[in-house]
Amino acid sequence: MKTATRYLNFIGGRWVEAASGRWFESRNPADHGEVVGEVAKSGAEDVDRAVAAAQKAFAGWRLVPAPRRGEILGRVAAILRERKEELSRLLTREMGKVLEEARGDVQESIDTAAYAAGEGVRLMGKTVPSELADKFAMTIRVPVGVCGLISPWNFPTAIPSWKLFPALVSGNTVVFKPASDTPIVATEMVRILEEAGVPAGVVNLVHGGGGDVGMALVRHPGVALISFTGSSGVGREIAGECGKALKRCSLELGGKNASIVMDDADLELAVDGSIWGAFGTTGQRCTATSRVIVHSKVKDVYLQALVKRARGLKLGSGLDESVKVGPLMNEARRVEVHSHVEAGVKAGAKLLCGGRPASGAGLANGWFYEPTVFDGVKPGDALAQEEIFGPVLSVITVDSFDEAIAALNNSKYGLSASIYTRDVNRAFRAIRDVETGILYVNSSTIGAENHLPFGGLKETGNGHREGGWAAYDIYTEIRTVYVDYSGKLQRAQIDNRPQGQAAPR
Ligand code: UN1
Repeated sequence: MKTATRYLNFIGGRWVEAASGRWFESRNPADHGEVVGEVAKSGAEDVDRAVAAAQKAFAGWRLVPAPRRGEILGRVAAILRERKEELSRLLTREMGKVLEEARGDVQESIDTAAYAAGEGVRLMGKTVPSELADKFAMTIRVPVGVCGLISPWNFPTAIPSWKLFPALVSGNTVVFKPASDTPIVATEMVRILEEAGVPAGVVNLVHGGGGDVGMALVRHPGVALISFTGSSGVGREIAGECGKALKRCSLELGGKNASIVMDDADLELAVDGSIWGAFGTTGQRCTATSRVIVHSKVKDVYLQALVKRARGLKLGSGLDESVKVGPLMNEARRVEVHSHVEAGVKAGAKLLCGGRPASGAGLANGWFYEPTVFDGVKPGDALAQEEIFGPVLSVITVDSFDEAIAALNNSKYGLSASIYTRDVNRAFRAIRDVETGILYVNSSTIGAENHLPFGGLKETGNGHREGGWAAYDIYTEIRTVYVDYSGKLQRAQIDNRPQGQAAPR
């Protein structure tokens, strides 16, 4: 038997095996007989070593001028650009998304690196006037310390880059725990950081499961910040631990995103957007369109076109460029998606297409699932409430704009939303009234650009935003600095106020 390539942890600038000496496999979800590689199965001991290395490196890295740190990220962008095609292919093999989307994933990390490179010469603070004479007031940004970065498998290069690159440019050191479903792409990302010149100990990589490695990182007293993207259930547990330790914590969690299709919508555009939003990445995006809220006047025409398109989507290995829908990530995902579908059927929703694991030529060894559309779903039904993270779209019918907005907001999540309408007044009302962190007008619920803030309301997160300038609020502390050059004691709120008199109006 051919032995699989082995992928190691990266600690203190050295590639090392896990302390346990054990390994786990990463397999191709489109062909689960194919082992993409074996990966160091780590635990709390490896986390301890990685945190110690990151703490040691922090002393030097925080003093490297930010523009110099930015230059390293500039090199990261260049290497990613050079290796885009090869990385995209690896990403498709390890995670399953179709090649075109894998290229988009890698492109998002290139864009994030380029933005980070530029941010090295900004990292702006503010200067404001002091209320006292001969006194200067300003804020500066300082790094937080050792950051524990825990990333999901659905965007194996983009989401790690949203965390790693701003953290590094800001002067933090990191311990990175990628999803155990996509450890090999993550290893390549760290190799690129190493090649670009990130000093030893600044980036550390520890592979393994959430229970063994992730929670050890969350609970580690040497870690100052946790950034996590994943399920709301795990996010809640992490938030609890971080809360107890008063640790900075940024969470990007579930979504149950809806598109509103109004009676004046461009229906062809709406169908395009629904197909892309619901079945792109096999529905495995936090931003996936999981509900469509359609006006009764256009419902029949919209649904007919939608179902026809959904039925015609080609499934298969994402490496085949004619394929539109790849597999689900793993067997457990497929079991879970199917259980949501079965419960929906039982509850009386009308299954229009799909609804079962896909079979057929070339699909037997992958975790494929048929693109699924349900009609007759009510806003409060489980199908309209629970995040499914699979190719399942539920259609809710309404008779008015107000009813549509109420249905959209009837969710514990609030990541992204979209509205199809040609009426500018309705568009602006939606901009005002949706309870989501992201809204698209006349476009799908997916496709956020990296240089704008990304995140959501309610149980989607805890108030932070990744992406663009907003990410830098996660990875820096604000230090407020006063410089008094008067040479005497000046007391704020006291010395500049005439005694016993009201302030001038
Ligand atoms: C995610 O699903 O977790 O907006 C991220 C989008 C992508 C990022 C999705 N740019 O769909």
